[in-house]
Amino acid sequence: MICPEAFAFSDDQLSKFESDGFVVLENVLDGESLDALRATFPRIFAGDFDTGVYPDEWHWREGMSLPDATRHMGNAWKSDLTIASLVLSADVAAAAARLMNWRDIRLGQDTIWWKPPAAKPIKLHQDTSFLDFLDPPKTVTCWVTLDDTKRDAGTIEYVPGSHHWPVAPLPRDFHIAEDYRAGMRLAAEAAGVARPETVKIEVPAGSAVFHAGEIWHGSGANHSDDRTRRSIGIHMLRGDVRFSERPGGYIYRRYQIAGDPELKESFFPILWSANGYRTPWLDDYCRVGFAARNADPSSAGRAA
Ligand SMILES: O=C(O)CCC(=O)C(=O)O
Repeated sequence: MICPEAFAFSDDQLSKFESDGFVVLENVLDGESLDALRATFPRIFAGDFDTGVYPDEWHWREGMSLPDATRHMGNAWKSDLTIASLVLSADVAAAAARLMNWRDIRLGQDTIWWKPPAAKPIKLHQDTSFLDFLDPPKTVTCWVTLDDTKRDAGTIEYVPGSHHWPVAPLPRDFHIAEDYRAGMRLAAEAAGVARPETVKIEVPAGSAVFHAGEIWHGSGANHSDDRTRRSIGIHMLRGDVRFSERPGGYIYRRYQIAGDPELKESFFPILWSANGYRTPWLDDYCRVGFAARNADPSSAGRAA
């Protein structure tokens, strides 16, 4: 599915990630995987799930939702095994570890994005604002596009260098019709940046962008008549992350055991470790679903 050689970062790319807060890698997925992943979108949004398990978030349903809303889902890896084989990839996680200089990478969640023609913007935001209930509240994302992205067709956009700004509170109006950059401009002003620049990413289908959790990013409306934009975000955490006593975590806390600050591998698996460890059931899960996790008593992993 993944072309591992695509993840060999050059020194230039590593320093670009450091200075800009994101780095683009072209052609990380082969054509067969692209076709398979694209085919999942109409299926999962219609509620046809390989595992029979619902994703943790499911925004947009035919006949119920606004036709021009951006469609998205959270933790579709629990529902669809094709998506799971990308989201649970050790190669993606190893690349994230290299960028962040982390010893272990744990999955936080995935997000599936579908912007058909006329779909509205997603407000610019910082991913870290969603994770302030964790210690450390750090994340890195690999955003993979399944379509060629175009500036007028709602591609992702970034504000280079904004990962050095303070972390803003959780945005309220994530789906927004009007000025989707307004919150970012206020944050820029507070950070002493007079004219923040935004960069719209135009890349071929199968490309990836890794971005730091603190960078401001989002996407404008899809103004094209015929281009859809589908992508998958893999949001990763440090292996040793813990639940804090601060409030928040509207999805993650569903999976906290009472009184226990650990994030459990059953829900937040370890994708890659410098010492070779990986949550044991992951590869079988991508073939057979939850039967893999439930069959093997050791599958609970190091931390249950
Ligand atoms: O794809 C988009 O429009 C937004 C992506 C995003 O916010 C993310 O992956 O963190």
